[in-house]
Amino acid sequence: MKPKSADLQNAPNCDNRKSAEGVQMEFKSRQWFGASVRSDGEHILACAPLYQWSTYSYAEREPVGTCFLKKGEAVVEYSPCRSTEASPEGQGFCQAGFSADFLKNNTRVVVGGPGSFYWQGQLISDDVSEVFTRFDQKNFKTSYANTLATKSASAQYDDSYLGYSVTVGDFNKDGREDFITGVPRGNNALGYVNIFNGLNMQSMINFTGAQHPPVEGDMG
Ligand SMILES: [Ca+2]
Repeated sequence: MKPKSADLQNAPNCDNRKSAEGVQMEFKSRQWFGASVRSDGEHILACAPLYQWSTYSYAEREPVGTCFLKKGEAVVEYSPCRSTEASPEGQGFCQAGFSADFLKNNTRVVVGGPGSFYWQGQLISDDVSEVFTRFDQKNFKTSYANTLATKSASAQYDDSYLGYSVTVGDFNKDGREDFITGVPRGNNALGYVNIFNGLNMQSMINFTGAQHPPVEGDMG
């Protein structure tokens, strides 16, 4: 007897969906579903960061990434970078779900998309309850009322890969969990870690590992 298929395979939008005009809108081949997976004990969040969709001009396929959120028998999709901000300049190469986590006290999810804004990268967080209530299989773009997201910065931050890793913790002791993310190609690929305020997604602090001066003989 074959093992029971994972429930996530039965997600209502398992197939590559088409537009109303019959144009294929999403491409799940090589989407890397399961590249990141997290649980808060009640929900499971599992992501496919290389998932691609066709932007509405139908001319481009962009790796926005997508995630699925499961509670009991219910499975809904969470793809916050499938938005109106297509193209590499916006969220077209976001790869949402490259990293992911749950907030422990605030019933939210947070996903990292290291490809947004010419690979500056991005964190996006939404209420778990809204991800369920606003899910609509017919709509590729879903807006949420309580989104927290980092914004694009100046070009010097391109190719930083913010969102490559993410976790949470309350670091200013205001009772709201804050977001900690790795920026491994930031600062000329020395990399650093950034903490964003869970209240408003403003940067609170970033820190980097100390770089010891090269010792004679080390460079050979
Ligand atoms: Ca806090």
